[in-house]
Amino acid sequence: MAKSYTLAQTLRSGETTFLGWVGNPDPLVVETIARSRFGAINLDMQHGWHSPESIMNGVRSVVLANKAAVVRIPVGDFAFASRALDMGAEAIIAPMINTVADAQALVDATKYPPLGKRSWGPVRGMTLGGFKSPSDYLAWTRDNVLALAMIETVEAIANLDAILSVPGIDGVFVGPSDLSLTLSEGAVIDGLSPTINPTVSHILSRARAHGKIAAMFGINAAHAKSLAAEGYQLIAVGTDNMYLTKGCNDLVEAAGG
Ligand code: 3PY
Ligand code: MG
Repeated sequence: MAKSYTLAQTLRSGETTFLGWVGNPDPLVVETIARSRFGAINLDMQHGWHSPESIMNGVRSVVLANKAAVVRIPVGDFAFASRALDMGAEAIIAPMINTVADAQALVDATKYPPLGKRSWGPVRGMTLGGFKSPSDYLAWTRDNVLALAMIETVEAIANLDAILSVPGIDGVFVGPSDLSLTLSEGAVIDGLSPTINPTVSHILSRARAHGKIAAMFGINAAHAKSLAAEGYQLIAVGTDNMYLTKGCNDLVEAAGG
């Protein structure tokens, strides 16, 4: 079987993984970031500039760097979740999963029967992953394709246990910015606001109680470090826009500029 080591196995073994976050659709940018120290790479279609074509090329850049490719789909675009997996992604992050029906739609798109309703056709994913036969790929998906539900609204918090109980939901991915926005009823947009901390801890403890993966978007390095110390396992550390800006400014400053 191809792919002896996967993101799902790494996370289930208890390891922490820092997730590169790429909105830039250029496969060379994706490739450069995939070959950095990040353990896995997310291609962001919700707020990034990716098209279906750039996801196809970006997934290749990530997989050829021996990293797991993750795709965040646009809100409600479950059809693209199936396509991204067909292209060779290992995990899907779905934003704004607020209800059991949302969670079930995510499972339907990402998991083959009996858990879901994903239709067969992973031509590119099989080639890229080196799978020898359809049954080889099918067996691999059972334990290795991850469906991560973004918990980022008051409604999602109210439904958290029910969402976590949906078979086929592998974990949660917390969006701190939207959480700050909805918890404050639109008054605050600040993913670093301490007012969201009790909710962030509550999500972690409920995910653990359900035996599911706890993942979250870290706004910066210090935030990501504190989330890892708290027990979150898959953690973004800002975005590619920050990597470029900070990299440029740090270099010029170090040069005396
Ligand atoms: C949020 O913080 O709301 C996110 O979706 C992170 O990308
Ligand atoms: Mg969000």
